[in-house]
Amino acid sequence: MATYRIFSALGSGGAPVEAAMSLIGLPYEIVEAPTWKGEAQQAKVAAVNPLKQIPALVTPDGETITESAAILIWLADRFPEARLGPTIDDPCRAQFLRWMAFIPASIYSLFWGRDAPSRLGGPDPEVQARIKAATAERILDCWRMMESQ
Ligand SMILES: N[C@@H](CCC(=O)N[C@@H](CS)C(=O)NCC(=O)O)C(=O)O
Repeated sequence: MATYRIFSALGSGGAPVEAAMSLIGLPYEIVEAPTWKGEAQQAKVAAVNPLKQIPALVTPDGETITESAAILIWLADRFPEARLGPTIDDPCRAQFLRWMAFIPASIYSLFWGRDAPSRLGGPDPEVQARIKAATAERILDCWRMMESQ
């Protein structure tokens, strides 16, 4: 069976992709690329994702899929026998899509600024500390909101 390639890293959003691939039983190799550790790591991913972010999945056909939710939804749909998500006509499908979109849109995206606050706030350490605090609070709010639903 041809092999998938996952651009991922320990402790990253690539973990759920690796988990899903394992649960499905697909063969894959990992390109370890902790992109938040600098340009050398980002360069490993640049060819498959111009945003230089992980996770990215390259299928045996050579197609690249980025965006964690897109990869996970695609895997669930493509391999329904693994029962990783509600199928298209399942009554739970709408809420599945809602929360699969909510996490990357409302929470994961905040880490772009949180991991490197200078991207948003420049070199001032006080501004960076405010960004860290505000994003931490927002992330907590979003998890609480999700839990309340
Ligand atoms: N929208 C993307 C976000 C991916 C993301 O933020 N990945 C982090 C690693 S956990 C990353 O590569 N950060 C490096 C950077 O933003 O420079 C997704 O949902 O997959």
